[in-house]
Amino acid sequence: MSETISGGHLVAKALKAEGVEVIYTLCGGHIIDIYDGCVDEGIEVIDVRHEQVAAHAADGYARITGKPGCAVVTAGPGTTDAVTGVANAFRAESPMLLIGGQGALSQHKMGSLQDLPHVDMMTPITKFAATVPTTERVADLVSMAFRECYHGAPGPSFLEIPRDVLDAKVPLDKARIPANYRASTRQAGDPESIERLADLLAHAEKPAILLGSQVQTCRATDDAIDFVRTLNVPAYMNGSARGTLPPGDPMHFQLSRRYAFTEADLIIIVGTPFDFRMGYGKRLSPTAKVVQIDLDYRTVGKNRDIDLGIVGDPGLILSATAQAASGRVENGAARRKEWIEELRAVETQAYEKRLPRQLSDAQPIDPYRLVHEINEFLTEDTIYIGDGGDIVTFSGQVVQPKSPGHWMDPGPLGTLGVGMAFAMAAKKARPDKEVLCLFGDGAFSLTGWDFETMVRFDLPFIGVIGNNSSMNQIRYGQAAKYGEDRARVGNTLGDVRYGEFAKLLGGHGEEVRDPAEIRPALERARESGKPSLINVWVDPDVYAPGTMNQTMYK
Ligand SMILES: Cc1ncc(C[n+]2csc(CCOP(=O)(O)OP(=O)(O)O)c2C)c(N)n1
Ligand SMILES: [Mg+2]
Repeated sequence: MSETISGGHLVAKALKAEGVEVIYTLCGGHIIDIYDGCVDEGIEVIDVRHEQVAAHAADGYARITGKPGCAVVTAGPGTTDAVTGVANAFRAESPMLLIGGQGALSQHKMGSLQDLPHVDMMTPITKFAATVPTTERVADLVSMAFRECYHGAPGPSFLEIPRDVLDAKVPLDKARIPANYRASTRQAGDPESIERLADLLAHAEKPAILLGSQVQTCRATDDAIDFVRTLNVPAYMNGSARGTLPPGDPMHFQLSRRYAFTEADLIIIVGTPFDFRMGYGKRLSPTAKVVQIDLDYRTVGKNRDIDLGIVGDPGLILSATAQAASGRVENGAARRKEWIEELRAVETQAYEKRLPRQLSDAQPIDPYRLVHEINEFLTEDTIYIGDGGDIVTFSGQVVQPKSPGHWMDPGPLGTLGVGMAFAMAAKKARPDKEVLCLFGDGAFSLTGWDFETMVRFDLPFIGVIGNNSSMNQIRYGQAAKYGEDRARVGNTLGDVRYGEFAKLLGGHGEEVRDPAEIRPALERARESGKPSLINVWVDPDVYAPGTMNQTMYK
């Protein structure tokens, strides 16, 4: 008799072939055979307390490692719980595979336990969603799903595996287990367009570049640095591209972005869409030439006209452009000294204006002081994660990651609750790194129970809660629209001592009310070697400028 293999073991073999070292999961009878396969293949199983966390962790793992992440959840509520994580990965262009259980095919549409139309639900928020129809095809479909994650801009895939398909055993020689099935999908960009961009740069007096998340996705840091240095182009960074240039670099700019985009004569947007974060492209000088480089053809020219669009890998395109420009007698670089000085002056002025707030001794603590202390505390090896509303808006202005790939935020879905999962994935994938997550108290409470998972798997990190006992970002809008006396509706949280919660679950915890105590508490969290929560009580009655402008809705 020939050797047989079950569907769950085929899943594990396919994950191994893709280089997946860990799955994030919450158990269910529909999926246990996958665990059994993981035991054989040496794939670690990290079991969390909510499926949303499993999916966010798979997203986070993909961002940190550059490999696809994988979450495995049971049928029905297990899969619906994971929807938010998949949706977040979809908007953030993060490659991950969600595998969901499903009732047995033999009970199809009979009302089996936890049966739902998962594929229909997942189709609009994935690049690929399918049912595995037979055991023989399990590994084949897993490889297909991974391949689909990398078409154009990356994104999530979903597979449901019916219980009888997963549990059945088939002859090993009947099952395809792909080993070599993926090619590089990197596109170099149209050479003619690259020449045109080099021309535009040669004639530009005041260029500026925005490096977006795809720069990190494509690991294009070196190409981006080479580009901005060779051509003297001031750089702004957003999303996970923050840190591409370190703070203090002559080409690193942040606070002068609006000024730069109003005054520039050439604006190059790389790997980030004209979405709400960019005012849909409306806030760019109407006379500037606008160039857009993106992995996804659908993003280029969306929401506003452009002068030049280039579809492809940002790293390849930036490096080819730098090369094309350096072959010219005059590439424009030398003429830009004044422009760079002008932006630096704007930058310095904005920084100095805010500095007194960052150093404020006020009690309750000014959120600016908290994010300032965090910024000072970060090392080149600290991965920073932001998960919250107003408090994270403050941090977006002040916190500067010191290295590339050391910034994580949910991305354009704006999902609260990613923090614990991202910390989990980051520490697992990079145990050599320090992980610091700043939470809003509202955001923390969505997925905070997974602090227990951090303790159980010995994943030390520094959790900081900017606690205002409110969903402040929303409260601001209510106060502005309906008046202070009608503002406290649906946004008020209890005064929870999250430091005690951390201790209850076996971690390190502290309460901080005095601004002078922030730094020592951070140090103690670092030294504790445990998952930690520093609960910092911040002033609930001050808001970040971004919240007050309600820029996210404009
Ligand atoms: C999952 C989810 N639910 C609701 C929202 C809407 N929302 C945006 S900011 C915010 C308030 C968050 O409160 P908190 O984390 O305490 O941060 P704060 O604004 O108080 O600093 C809410 C509810 C969201 N973005 N994501
Ligand atoms: Mg809050």
